[in-house]
Amino acid sequence: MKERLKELRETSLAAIHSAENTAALEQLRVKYLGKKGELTALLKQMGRLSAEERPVMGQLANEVRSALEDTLEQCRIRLEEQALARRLEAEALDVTIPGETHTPGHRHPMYIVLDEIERIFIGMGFSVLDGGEVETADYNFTRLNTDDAHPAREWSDTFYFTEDSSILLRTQTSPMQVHAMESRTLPIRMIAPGRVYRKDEVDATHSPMFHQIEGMAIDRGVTMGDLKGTLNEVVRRLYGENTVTRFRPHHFPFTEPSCEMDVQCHKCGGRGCPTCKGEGWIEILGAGMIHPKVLQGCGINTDVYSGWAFGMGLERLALRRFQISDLRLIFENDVRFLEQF
Ligand code: 2NM
Repeated sequence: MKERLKELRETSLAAIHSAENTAALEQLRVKYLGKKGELTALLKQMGRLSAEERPVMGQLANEVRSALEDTLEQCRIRLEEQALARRLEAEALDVTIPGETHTPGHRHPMYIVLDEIERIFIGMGFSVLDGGEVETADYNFTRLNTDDAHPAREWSDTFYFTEDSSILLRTQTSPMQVHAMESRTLPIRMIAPGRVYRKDEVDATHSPMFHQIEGMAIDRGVTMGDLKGTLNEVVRRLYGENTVTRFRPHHFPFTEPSCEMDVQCHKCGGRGCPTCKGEGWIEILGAGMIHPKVLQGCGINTDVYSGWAFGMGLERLALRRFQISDLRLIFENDVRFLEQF
């Protein structure tokens, strides 16, 4: 009996020490100390011992039980500490690692200007439309009263997709006005901002791709007075209440009469300076009363309806507004440039 108790102590303590986790420990506790455990089984045999042997064996059995219980407890504490240490290491957060830097984007100066202009027109009841940059020569030229011999149609000026000059990159956003006249019900008040393409060499003031904003208003009894009143109001909201403007006669195939609109130079007040190249005035847009041929070509009854239209270049506006010296900066999208506005 004594031998068996000692042997049980050796083997069980060895097993407990080599347990790898608390679940294994629990299994060992059941194995030795549980109701059907090995030590319990030995204790049940105590009855068969003699009266002298019983207290001696009883004491020894109790010692073995305490040794097992103490060792189980120590090992449980050790294993739990090890598990916690492993978890802390695995889930450690190193607050000294530098954070990820996010460089936020920035509104492009030209779109800052475009947004402002759009807002002004929207406030006056105009819709903002956009459409394709690939157009037919019909919509880009013919329907805008620009005949086959017009110099703008030359291959040296326009990007064509087909040998027969029928499909091209739009040279102006006016095809959108034609689409609007065809598809919308009258009256129409709309603007069409977007990219346009012309075969120009890149320099400080030219680019083969640039942006325009065009627009028109068609209703009963629309006159040149509406054109002037509306554009004056737009320009005053854009440049300030005291902005002085003038309209000069001009020529466009799609309008009659046509004009160009100037604002008095804000730098010199009209006396002439480098900003206005000594002119005192800065040209900002072209406009006019939509040619009856253009209206009629879209099925509009010119006895009842008339309209005015305008077109302006956005890059030039942004260059002047933010005093940017070179058009190429507008297209390079260098963040060091964009961040400045
Ligand atoms: C300009 C100048 C003058 C214009 C005309 C039309 C249309 F389609 F209604 F006839 N759209 N845009 C127009 C008029 C454009 O750009 C300098």
